[in-house]
Amino acid sequence: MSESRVLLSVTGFNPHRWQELLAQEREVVLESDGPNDPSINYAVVWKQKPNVLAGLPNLKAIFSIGAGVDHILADQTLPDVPIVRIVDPNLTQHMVEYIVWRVMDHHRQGAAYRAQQQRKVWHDRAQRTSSDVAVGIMGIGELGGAAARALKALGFHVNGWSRTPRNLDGINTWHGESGLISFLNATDILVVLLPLTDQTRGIINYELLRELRRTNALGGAVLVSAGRGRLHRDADILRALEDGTLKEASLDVFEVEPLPRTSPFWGNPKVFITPHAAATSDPAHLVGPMLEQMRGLEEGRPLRNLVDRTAGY
Ligand code: NDP
Ligand code: OXD
Repeated sequence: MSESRVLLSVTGFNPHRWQELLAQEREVVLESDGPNDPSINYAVVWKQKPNVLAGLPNLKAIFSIGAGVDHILADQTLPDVPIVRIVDPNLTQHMVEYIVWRVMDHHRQGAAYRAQQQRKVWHDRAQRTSSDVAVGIMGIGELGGAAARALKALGFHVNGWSRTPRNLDGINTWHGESGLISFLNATDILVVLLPLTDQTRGIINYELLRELRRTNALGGAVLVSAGRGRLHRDADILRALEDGTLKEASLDVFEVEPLPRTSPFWGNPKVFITPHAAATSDPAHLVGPMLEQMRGLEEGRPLRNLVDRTAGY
């Protein structure tokens, strides 16, 4: 057992399993002995409690229990130590499954068939082909890039948008503000896998959704969103569904989570809801690599999957 201790600070779920697995190699505490506790070398966090990381004199790295790190960077008292985020094949696979599931359901008219079943209607609807449909992915990083490749393999046209230029085989790519409108104008199903940063907050608004292609094989534009809820203006998405700017949406993330019971999204037949569950962080897959990185750092190897604090992700 190493001398150094790991501070595990999470809100919103029971960290028992994370604690149990981390404790195989490290002493784990849920609270430090105070702001100057010298025994804490690492923090493993999801929406850590305010101020818990400030001042810890021997903190070497912060590990995010998530691919996104907005929940960490929101802390105004965050110390200047490296932040490691999750990049993991199991998490990526879950996200790819979610995106393919939702795109295919919209493509194969799942909502219309579910409504027919309710009314016991036997009616086969006109079929379209994936090569007649363009899926545009906002955020073609680890998760978006993998989803893009899976959708391409299914025959869809795939477009991608990123902050910096990206080159993905068989994918049409645009980047930056200057590329956004052309990307949207060429897209029927918009998939959002962006991180939440100062640049992306509120980006999924009515004006943006108006730029999607509506005269298409699907009979309208579709939104699939699994990045972060505060990328959205939820009221704008509802307005777009109401006036036909959007035909349907699959939403995994919302401006306010858990989604309040009073939200009009719940009862909207054009909306498919999942509770921020597109790709859940599984400690059985993720604790091993975290412990390996702690060991590596102590043996002089560089940390991997580091967050660029200036970019915010
Ligand atoms: P990456 O950092 O690998 O990819 C992020 C992508 O977004 C990159 O392509 C990046 O561009 C692009 N991007 C960032 N800022 C901008 C911007 N201002 N304009 C245009 N493009 C931008 O992240 P991951 O793919 O690993 O994760 C993406 C997000 O998915 C996470 O941040 C998290 O919020 C969310 N997530 C949601 C889950 C869920 O269950 N709903 C589960 C896991 C993650 P560039 O390529 O130029 O860097
Ligand atoms: C993540 C998430 O960022 O689960 O990994 O939202």
